[in-house]
Amino acid sequence: MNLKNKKVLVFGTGKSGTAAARLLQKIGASVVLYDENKESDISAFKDKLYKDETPEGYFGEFPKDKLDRISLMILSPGISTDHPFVREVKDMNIPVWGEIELAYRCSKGKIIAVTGTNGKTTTTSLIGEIMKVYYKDVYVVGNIGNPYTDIALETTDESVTVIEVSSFQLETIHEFCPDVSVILNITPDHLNRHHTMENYINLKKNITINQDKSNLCILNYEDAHIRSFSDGLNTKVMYFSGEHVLENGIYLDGDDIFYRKNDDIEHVCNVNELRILGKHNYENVMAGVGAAKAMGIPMEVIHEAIISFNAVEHRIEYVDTIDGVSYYNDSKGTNPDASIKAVQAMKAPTILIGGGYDKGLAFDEWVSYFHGKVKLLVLMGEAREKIAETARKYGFTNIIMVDNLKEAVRISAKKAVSGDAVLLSPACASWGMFDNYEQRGRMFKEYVRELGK
Ligand code: UMA
Repeated sequence: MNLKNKKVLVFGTGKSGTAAARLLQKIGASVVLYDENKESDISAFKDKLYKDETPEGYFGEFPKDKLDRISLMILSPGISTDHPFVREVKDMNIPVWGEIELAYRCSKGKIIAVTGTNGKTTTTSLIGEIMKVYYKDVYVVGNIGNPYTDIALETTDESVTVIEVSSFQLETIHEFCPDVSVILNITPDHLNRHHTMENYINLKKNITINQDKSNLCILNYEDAHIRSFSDGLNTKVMYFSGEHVLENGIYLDGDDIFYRKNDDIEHVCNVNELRILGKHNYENVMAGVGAAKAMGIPMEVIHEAIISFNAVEHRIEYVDTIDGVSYYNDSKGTNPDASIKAVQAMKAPTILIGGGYDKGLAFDEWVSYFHGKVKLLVLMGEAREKIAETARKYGFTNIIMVDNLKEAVRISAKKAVSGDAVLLSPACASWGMFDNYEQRGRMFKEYVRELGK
């Protein structure tokens, strides 16, 4: 679709919407902005858009009589395709594209797209790091926080774009076709938006919908949902597995990762060489190795890149070792499920700092993972009593209550002996004590650094 001089409605004026509007202006389309937030107004976009001209903008209600001049709508990922206004637009046969589709139509080069319920950001970043060692022109974009539309027009035939794609974004693709797609895992999430697990699984599968045998899809062999649809895909498939030795694909055998193509077996790495911890991260690495091999990168280059890859900030992020005690920031562990992964990843006796805003979740399962790992629990925030009660119910009584994170770090340092780990993985949201989990993680790192002074 040639968009020059066409009126394009951009619904949602967050990060995706403003980046999409900028791209549209650059290619000569006439942008109409719409956001349901009544508090916003067009003057807020003056500096964010490409040209000096102020685009048309509507905030709160969209005047319906303006719809008949619209050729295309670009929908932000946070807005459901079930939204009544979106349905109305579709009923008028106005095409609805996501920001990913728009960017795709304007971009060149190779594309690697990563989706899954968990691990998307880590895997996308890791693949980006491997690509950067080997290729000159690499972009890392998408749900990770940098809209794809921001860089689409800069890409050339030589570019490699690595995109983190969410299920929201996969609702509004049409021709989007990555050269390599990755589906890491599928567990229940966002069901308030997608209604059923079946819809959610089909959306994840959508990442492969335009792929053919010249493309590749990398899949987790151990995920039952993924395995159930993998036979019917139109594209080539490569599996990775944390449980089984595969005849073709990437697998974990003991502490070693291998890449195998029939009788050809290459040693990728020993997991103890990696800076990212936990089996879930080994799966992310295996998926990344698959993508890198598919892009023709030699194993020595892949090895170097994966062993120097550091955890994404706030996800079991290594902070420092002080007096023989290693400190890890897992502030992104905002629910018991996420925190379990961090606890499982710890190899040393661990002092766990937990607690925060009580989201009404049960902590029983979290506590059941303490056995043999957690030696002391340091609790803060609104949820601390509830967590302590749950821990005691299961016989875990080595608990210290504190009033804030600074005190938690100081007490943990005092109680730790050389060889221990101190892990902030609160299993709770940060609200009430911090603005967000990022601030909580940054404060933790600051307090740890103060210990070393
Ligand atoms: N809005 C409406 N009506 C609605 C909903 C929203 O008008 O019914 C307006 C809001 O007033 C606001 C704008 O839409 O002005 C927000 O749009 P958005 O929610 O799509 O947010 P963006 O700022 O464009 O950020 C999006 C992704 N957000 C979501 O998918 C919710 C970001 O992922 C992504 O980083 C960014 O695009 C760049 O690509 C965030 C996210 O939470 C991190 N993703 C989910 C996740 O990871 O679980 C999927």
